[in-house]
Amino acid sequence: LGDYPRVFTLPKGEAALLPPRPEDGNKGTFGKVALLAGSRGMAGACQLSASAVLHTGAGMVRVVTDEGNRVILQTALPEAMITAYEQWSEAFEKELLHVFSWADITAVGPGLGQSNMALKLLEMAVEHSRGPIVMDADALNILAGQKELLQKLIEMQQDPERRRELILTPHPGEFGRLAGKKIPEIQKDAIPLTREWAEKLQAAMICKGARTLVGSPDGKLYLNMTGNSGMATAGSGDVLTGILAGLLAQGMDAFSAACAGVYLHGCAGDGAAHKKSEYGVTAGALIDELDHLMPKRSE
Ligand code: NPW
Ligand code: AMP
Ligand code: MG
Repeated sequence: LGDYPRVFTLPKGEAALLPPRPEDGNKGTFGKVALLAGSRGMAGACQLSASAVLHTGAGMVRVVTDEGNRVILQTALPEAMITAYEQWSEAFEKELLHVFSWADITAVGPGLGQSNMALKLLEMAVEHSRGPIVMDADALNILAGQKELLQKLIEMQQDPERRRELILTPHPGEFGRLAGKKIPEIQKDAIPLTREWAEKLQAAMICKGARTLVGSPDGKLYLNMTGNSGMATAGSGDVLTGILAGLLAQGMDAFSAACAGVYLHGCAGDGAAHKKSEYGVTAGALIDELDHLMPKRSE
């Protein structure tokens, strides 16, 4: 993997690429995120993603999650708003439509599970959410198993009138399910497969791994050099999803947000491994490190 300069505080050049912070901005200016995440027993996934959204600078996050996660999420992250469900109902559908009309961007998938409820949430997000979408984890697993929904998304993205900014974040297991290939094939052909799926879905395609690749719809390819083995830890990808959603909410385009997001995520991992060790990095520590990375106000 080679060595590379470790960055624990963003240099001025990189910091200048972050979304601007207008002095008179309000929480609406910095963007509203709808995060569809966390089935029963996966409270951590939605908490980590939502926390990363806020620590990246977005103004507000509303988590749509299983009722069983309400108390833990509200306790661990009181800044997040919650729309909780037990089962599908007309009243919940109305509430969800309201969430989509409120949010500037939508992220879907971390810890979502693959139940019928999760499928309906993903279908609703594709159909009714406004603005850019990030799809991660179970959103990708559902797409892999629901060929009609995948086809509908491809057709939508191939139509310039209906296309939207989209980021997909598969790890090799999820990419393999989506592409119908085994994990070693994904690893061997990571470059052409990332290009192929970025074009097919007109998406910023993030092929995660020890060295993550990001493909753009028009064939650009970015290889990220930051990060370390400490990031191979539960919830690490859920944090990346939150970072990406936070950057999109502040107005970055999908490919820029994807490249900046994986870079920041890796820098946060390097900072955490520097302070602790590669053994001791946890997903929560990546979020703490984001605070150290982001440019500080000068005195
Ligand atoms: P192997 O066999 O381990 O080597 P899954 P998941 C492979 C949520 N989470 N390079 C891996 O390979 C997530 O958001 C909730 C190569 C295995 O075959 C999801 O919704 C948490 N192979 C859900 O759990 C914290 C790689 O992929 C397969 C690879 C399931 O997500 C944890 C495993 O993938 C978690 O984030 C790589 N770099 N990376 C919480 N606290 O609530 C992965 N693979 O079956 O999709 O399982 O990623 O754990
Ligand atoms: P997930 O499997 O969804 O939790 O995502 C894991 C995250 O950690 C991705 O962003 C990977 O790129 C990153 N990651 C996993 N293993 C390594 C590694 N050995 N070196 C650097 N980054 C890694
Ligand atoms: Mg993941």
